[in-house]
Amino acid sequence: MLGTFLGDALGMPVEGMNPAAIRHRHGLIRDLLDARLGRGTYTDDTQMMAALAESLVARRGFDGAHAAATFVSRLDRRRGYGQGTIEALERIAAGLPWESAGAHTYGSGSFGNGSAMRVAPVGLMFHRDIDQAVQVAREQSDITHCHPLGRAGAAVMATGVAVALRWGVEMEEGPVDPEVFLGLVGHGLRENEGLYGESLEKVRHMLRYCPAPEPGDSSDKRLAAAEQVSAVLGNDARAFHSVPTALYCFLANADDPEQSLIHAVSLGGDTDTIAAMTGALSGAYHGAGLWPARWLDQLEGGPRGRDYIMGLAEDLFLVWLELFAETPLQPSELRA
Ligand code: R7I
Ligand code: MG
Ligand code: MG
Repeated sequence: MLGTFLGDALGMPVEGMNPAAIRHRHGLIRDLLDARLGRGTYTDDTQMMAALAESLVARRGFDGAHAAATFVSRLDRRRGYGQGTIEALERIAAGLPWESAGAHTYGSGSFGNGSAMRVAPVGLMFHRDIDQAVQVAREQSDITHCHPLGRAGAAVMATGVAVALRWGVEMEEGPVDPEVFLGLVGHGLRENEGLYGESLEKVRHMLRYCPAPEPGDSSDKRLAAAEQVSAVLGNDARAFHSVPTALYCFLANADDPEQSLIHAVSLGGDTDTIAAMTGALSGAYHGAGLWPARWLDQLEGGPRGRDYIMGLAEDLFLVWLELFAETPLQPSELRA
C-alpha cells in the first residue's frame, strides 16, 4: 500500500510525458519532484486504493455497495481521476446500483487501468487463496470498469500482489523466478482474455532482451531501452498497456524496489499509475522496510497521508490475521 503511494507520488509530476521529454526536462528521476498539490502528494491511484482498503476493513471483506459508496465519498477531483471513473461514481451518487453504474462507459465498460491501480489491498487480504483474490479483484472492478479487459487487468494485478507477497514470505525473499511468477499470474486468466496472455509473453521477452539498466549505462542507452519497453508493452492508461509494464518493472528490478520505481517512471506515459502498480508489487515482495527514507519523509501527511495509509495497512493486517491467517494456502506451493 505504501508502494502504491510512493510510485504515485514519484510518477505524478511527469504523467503524460514521453521518455525523451522526461529526460530532457528532469534527467533520470530519482527524487520526488515539486507538483501542483505539492511534493510527495498523491493522486486518484492512492486515494482509490485507500478507499478500497477502508471498505475491506470496515466490512471485513468485499461488499460492493459499501466499496462503491466509499469511492463516492472519497472522490476528490483535484486528484486527477479518469473520466470514466468520474462518470461511474456520479451515477452511483445519483442512485444507480454499483453493478451497472459503469456498464456503458465508453460503450461497453471501461478498460482503463483505474481498477488495477487500486487493487493492492485485495491481493494482500486474499493472498492465501489466489482464486478468491482474482474473484474479488473482478468484482471491485465492476464498480467502475466492467469491460472484460478492465476486469482482467485488476485480476492480473491482484494476483501479482498476492504471489509477490507469498514469494517474499514462503521463499524468504529468495530471488523471484520470472517464468514461475508470470505462469502463476497468467493462471487466473480466462479464455477471452488472451490479450493478457500475449502481454505476459511479451513481458518474458522484454525481461530477456531488455533487462533493467545498469548503473553505468549512458543516458542515451537508458532512453533507447525505455522507448523500446514502452513501445512493446505500452505505457498508457489502458489496463492492457500498463499492467504488463508494471509486472516488467517489478520483475526486472525484483532485488531493488527503489530502482523498480525509478525505472517505471523513466518509461513515460501513465507514470504515476505504472509506478504505483510497480510499487504495489515491489512492496508486497519486500515489505515496507526497503523504501528509501528520503522518499518516505517527503510523502504527503495530513488526514489521508502517509501515516494514515500505514495505519490502514495495519488495520487490514489485523482483519486478515483474524479471518484468514488459518486459511490453507491455495495453491499450496508457489512452485506447483
Ligand atoms: O481507468 P481510469 O480511472 O483512469 C485512470 C487513469 C490513471 O492514469 C490515473 O492516474 C488517472 O490519471 O486516470 O479512467 P477511464 O476514463 O475509465 O480510463 C482511462 C483511459 O483509458 C481513458 O481515458 C481512455 O483513453 C482509455 N479507455 C478506453 N478507450 C477506448 N475504449 C478506457 N476504456 C476505453 C474504451 O472502452
Ligand atoms: Mg493518478
Ligand atoms: Mg495515472
